Amino acid sequence: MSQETIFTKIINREIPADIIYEDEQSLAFKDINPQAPFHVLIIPKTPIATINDISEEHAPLVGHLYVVAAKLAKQFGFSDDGFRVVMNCNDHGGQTVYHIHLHMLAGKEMGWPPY
Ligand code: IU
Repeated sequence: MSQETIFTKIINREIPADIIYEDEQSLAFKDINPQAPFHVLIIPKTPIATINDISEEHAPLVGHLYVVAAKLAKQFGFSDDGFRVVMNCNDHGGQTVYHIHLHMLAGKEMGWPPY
């Protein structure tokens, strides 16, 4: 089964997105339906469908997504106030795009629990 989703098209610049960060392994762009003043998706360039598909070999890549979150927090001034990162998995997690992505939400105080 092809793992190509709309996010692969964003990586390949086949459809537009507001890309705010890119390196060899990852890309970050603004969510089209923001749930916070700052809401970006941090994605690996290698498509992995869900958290269930992550294996040990992916550990550095998945860890890298958090390194990018820390960099963006510093760059945009959210490190001290704080922010939230979340990755949804399958239906009960609320996943709609099957290419793993770290949601980074910032710019307001978040509620808990998240439902
Ligand atoms: P989810 O965790 O799989 O539900 O998150 C998918 C997110 O991708 C969701 O917040 C959408 O608003 C967002 N998104 C996007 O930013 N650009 C797109 O072209 C599509 C979805 I499709």
